[in-house]
Amino acid sequence: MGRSHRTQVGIVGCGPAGLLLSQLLHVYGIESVILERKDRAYVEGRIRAGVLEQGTVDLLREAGVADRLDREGLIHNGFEIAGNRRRHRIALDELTDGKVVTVYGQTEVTKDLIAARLAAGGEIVFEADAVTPHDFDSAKPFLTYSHQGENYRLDCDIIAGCDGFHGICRQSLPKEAVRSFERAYPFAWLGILAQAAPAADELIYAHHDRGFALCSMRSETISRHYVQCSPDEDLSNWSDARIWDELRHRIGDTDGHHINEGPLLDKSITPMRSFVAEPMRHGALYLAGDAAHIVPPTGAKGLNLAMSDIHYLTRALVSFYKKNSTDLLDRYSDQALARVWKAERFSWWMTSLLHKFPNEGGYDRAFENRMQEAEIEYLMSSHAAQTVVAENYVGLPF
Ligand code: RFL
Ligand code: PHB
Repeated sequence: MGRSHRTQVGIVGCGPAGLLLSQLLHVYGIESVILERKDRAYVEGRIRAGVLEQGTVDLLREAGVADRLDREGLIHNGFEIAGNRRRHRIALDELTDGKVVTVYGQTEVTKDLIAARLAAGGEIVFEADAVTPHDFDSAKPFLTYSHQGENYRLDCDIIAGCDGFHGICRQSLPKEAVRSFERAYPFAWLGILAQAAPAADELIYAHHDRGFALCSMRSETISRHYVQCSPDEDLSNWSDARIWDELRHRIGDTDGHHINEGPLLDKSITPMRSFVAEPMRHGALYLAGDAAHIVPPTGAKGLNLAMSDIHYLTRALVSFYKKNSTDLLDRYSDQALARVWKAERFSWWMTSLLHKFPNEGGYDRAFENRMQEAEIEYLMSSHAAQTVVAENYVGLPF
């Protein structure tokens, strides 16, 4: 069987969910080992989310990894919605009793967490192949994997499946034990990272006849922008010049902002999907983050949801190890899913509000298009509607 070792919590996946769990458990004196399929450079280089809710920032502080975030994170008190040839600012702080969001890249969160785990002597096995969970319906679960040609067995009390949407943990469950809910959208996001000053001080979400666009940022000198494109789009059809041109039309037309151009550092296409797998616990195997649910990125909820799952799971594990109570572990799935579904609803709503839906199968969307315009008009003129958006955008309480 190869070599054996043992830990308390065996974590599959070194994304933000697995890393935060490992680091928080360390703070509370609980041991864990992370098994990750890719190498460290790959994990640290993946460009994804950029907006952190207050609850996420608080968790990173609790985990002792927020020094750089507190120095470099950009506090955003609001964002803009552009559409119907108008624009409107959603004043997050005024509408939510002072709550705000922080712009700080997922790449930076990941780097900070990996550095902290390694500095504290935490074990992360990068390039772990063929990771497989076993016997999680018993009190003696274990993981097997291979690493640099050797086979290993990791015994543990609990397995945390933090291995993302394509991970092995959810796929290892018996089909009849999982109920999945899914919605694919008829569009995708083409995202760029550019060496250029942001278009504005705050994010701009734009609804336009040519499709949705979003101007975001990573710092005062790095922009992150997205344009809606077709889900089967070939990147080679999108020259840099075409992307800048679309951004200028979709953002500039509606609100007159100037888009600063600069060399591209990254260009990629993200499909849009809503997905939830219920329940999030199967015996000793607990799913967290993208392994259990996906949201389209329009509300910036994916990373934040992964973090709130870890909040519930950490509380439950601390109560299990320190008070010998399984009560919170038993409630983990229900507690996490209650918040997951609310974030699913908000992400689905914001996606539906702002994207241009193609006429499919000869169906004329003229009525739906007017409904979309009416809803944007209503949002821009109603304090109550803006309060609902702000409350969800800054993040519902854990
Ligand atoms: P992650 O980050 O996907 O991490 C999972 C980790 O598990 C590893 N893994 C395995 N390890 C061992 N054995 C296996 N068999 C394994 N299979 C997988 C993977 O290599 C990886 O390291 O999940 P986590 O931790 O739950 O974190 C979730 C967030 O990463 C995710 O919600 C967001 O990034 C979603 N998302 C975005 N969210 C936003 O809020 N705004 C965005 O702009 C945004 N852009 C994105 C995104 C997700 C993307 N994906 C998943 C394709 C852009 C992309 C491209
Ligand atoms: C990002 O900066 O990558 C970003 C910001 C807001 C979103 C999605 C992505 O809704």
